[in-house]
Parts: sequence; C-alpha cells; structure tokens
Amino acid sequence: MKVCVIGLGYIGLPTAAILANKGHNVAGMDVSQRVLDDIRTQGATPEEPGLADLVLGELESGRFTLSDKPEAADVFIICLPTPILPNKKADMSYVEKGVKSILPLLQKGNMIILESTVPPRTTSDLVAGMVKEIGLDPENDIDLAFAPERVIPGNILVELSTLDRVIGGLTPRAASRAKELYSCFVTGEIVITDSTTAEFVKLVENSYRDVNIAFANELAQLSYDFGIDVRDAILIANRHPRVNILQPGPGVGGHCIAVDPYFIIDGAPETSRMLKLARIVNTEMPELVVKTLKDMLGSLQNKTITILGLAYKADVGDCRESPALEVMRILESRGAKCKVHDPYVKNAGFELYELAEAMEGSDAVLVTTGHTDFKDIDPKIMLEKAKGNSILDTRRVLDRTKWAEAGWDFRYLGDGKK
Ligand code: SAJ
Repeated sequence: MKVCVIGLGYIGLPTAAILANKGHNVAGMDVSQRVLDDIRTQGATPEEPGLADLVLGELESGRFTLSDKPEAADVFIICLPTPILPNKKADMSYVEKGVKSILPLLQKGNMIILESTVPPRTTSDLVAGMVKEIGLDPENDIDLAFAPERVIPGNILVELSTLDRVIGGLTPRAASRAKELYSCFVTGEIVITDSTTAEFVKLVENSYRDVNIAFANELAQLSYDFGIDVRDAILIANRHPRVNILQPGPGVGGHCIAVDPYFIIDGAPETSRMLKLARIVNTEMPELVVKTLKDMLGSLQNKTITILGLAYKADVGDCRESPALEVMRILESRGAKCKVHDPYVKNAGFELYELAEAMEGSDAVLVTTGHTDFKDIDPKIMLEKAKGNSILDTRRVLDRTKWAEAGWDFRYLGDGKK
C-alpha cells in the first residue's frame, strides 16, 4: 500500500519506518526542513535504541521517502502535535492544517488515520466535518479511524510493535481496515471500537496515571504533617496484594500525562472533579520542593542552587513540561540563582553547565531528575567544589548514607522525619 505519514516526530517517524520495513511504500512528510535534514543525516535520535538504523536502512531501500509536502496515497496517517494552550484547551491547529493539506489529494476509497492525542469527538466532528466540506462522505467514500499510540519514550520501537493497541473507527469498516494495516507490525492485540471511545481511552490512560501520581504526591505532602518518611510508608503499604502506590516526585512532566487530562476536563469541567484535583496536587509539587529547600537553607535570597536534572524523567533528554523548569522559575522569583546540569539535554534554551562548573559557588544541590548516571557522582568531590553542604533529592536516586557520610546535609523529598 502507499502510505503517507504526516508529521515525522517521535511517533510519525518510527511508524513510517516500521511500515516501510513491512513492505509498504511510505512517503514521510514534515513541514520542517531541519527535521527532514536530521532524518536524512542521522536517521533518528540515539536515545531510541535501533530507530536510527531502521530509518536509515529504509531510506536506503527506497521504500521510505521524505518530503515537505504530502503525496497522494491509499492511507494518510496523521501524527501531528496537539499541545496545550495557555487556557488549557487543546491546540488543534497542527491537526487542522495537516488534514487540510491532504484534502486536495483525497480520493474515494482512501483512509485517514489520526494518531495525535485529541479531545473526544475530534474524528467524528472535526476530521469528518473537513472531509464533508470537500463533498466526500466521511462514512462511505473515505474510511476514518483513530489509532492512538501508547509508547514510552526511550523504548518506542519495541513498544510500538508489542503493546496492545486500540483502534476506533468512524464506522466498523474503517476500524477493521485500520486494524488490517496495523496488523503488519503490531504483535500485541488490536482492540477495535468506535472513534470517540478510542479517543477517550487514550486520554483516560494518561489521566489514570496522573491521578495515581497525585495520590503518591499527596502522601509526600502528608509526610510532613505526620512526621513519616513517605517512601517507607509506600513500600510497606505496597506489600498489600491489592495496593500499588506510585512514586512521589517534584511533579508530573512530559507532553502527555501533564496535558491529556485537560482534554477531558475542558469537555466536561463540572464532572471531571477528580481529574482537576489531581492536576492541582501535581502542579503544587514544585512549590513543596522549593519550600523544603528553603527550610534547609533558611533563605533563598542570593543563594546559588545546583540543579541536577532538567529532563521530565530519568534517562531522557526531553524537558517539555518538566517540573524542574517550574522549580527553577520559583527559585529565581525568590532571589536564587540556578546552575543546571543535565547530561541528556542538548538544548534547553538557556545555559547548561558541566557538573564541576555547576558546583562552583553552590549553596545547595537539588536533584530534580533521577538520571541513572547521577548515582555514580562522588559526594566527596562534590563537597570540595561546593560552598554549602545541603542537598535535596526529590527523586531518591542518590544513596543517602553515602552522601551523609561524606559530610552532606542530605534530605529526600517526602521525608517528614527530618
Ligand atoms: N512520575 C512520577 N511518579 C511515578 C511515575 C512517573 O512522578 O511513579 C512522573 C515522571 O517523573 C514524569 C511523569 O510522571 O515526570 C510522566 O512520566 P511517565 O513515565 O509516567 O510517562 P510518559 O509521559 O513518559 O509516557 C506516558 C505513558 N502513559 C502511561 O503510562 C499511561 C506512555 O505509555 C504514553 O504512550 C505516553 O504517556 C503518551 O505518549 O501519551
């Protein structure tokens, strides 16, 4: 089949390459020349094991081609971003532009598959509405489906194939046809449903995680009221066969979990009470981090804080919606200066430091991302470089005993015993 993938980001690119690898003729389209050039030269980011080789191999084979314009195809797959606007509504402009760009190429019998995370009813209202406007019947002339991805960054290639997948069709025929296409690379089960249920399911999965992380974060807040160490309490409670509490941290980042609940909340604000509360608890966590650090230092005014980790989670370089950014914003608004070290982040939009430089003149260290590399940092060398000896680890990545023995005043976030 001829497949045109619109948007070659972290989902579009691996999807396009896998489809090409399974023998389809894939035209990958992206409006950004920089994205296309990077794909041509490097294939993909090295953080995704195996992806760069797969992409370069498929480009070489000629089954995968790149362009800044969409091409006529049997199937169009839309993998464009749906960021959140300052008013917490979904920014649908990329998806709208993407659909618009393929309308002149659409022919009876084509299929459009939307992969972007979208508010419920986007396929049936927005996309079907745009198809109708050009005189085609979205139920009979075209097949419309919604097929969200569920992969975790860092393991995309494996999860894209192995995870179960939900596919929602505007009609049962559209769902079955999309299922047939995805069957060529998905080894997990493909469950089919209607498009609105599939859209809802995608948002519900991430909202579920947001609510559960909020529960853990609320326990971290409560640890100070009751004088307990939240991690001990969670470990013990999780020994119960039906309890599985997640880990507290400085907040919830990334472009999915911190965003998707709003797509439900926006559509039904009165009913989405728990989702709203979870968002409040999670977005409060940076304040708790700053308050805990202030308690350790007495004052934040003119203090130099070494921030270890800018990425939203361990071992990735993505800092979208990262709680570290909010922590820094609050610290700086209270008169502190932040020096950030993150070996995974390439471009933060501001100066990043090597570890030794980040420690120069440091009054305190704040660990905001649990990168595995941080475990190997030598606390003795750090103390020689630092001005102060306070450290707050919000991710429990460092060994408290080792750091305390080296002379650090060491705290974990959520240790109300201290
Ligand atoms: N976090 C905690 N405590 C935990 C687990 C996570 O504070 O116990 C924080 C992380 O540090 C991070 C944030 O939550 O800041 C989100 O990280 P994550 O690993 O939970 O998820 P993402 O955003 O990388 O990927 C999620 C996944 N969704 C679910 O697990 C339900 C992934 O499967 C989705 O494909 C992805 O969103 C997406 O694209 O929607």
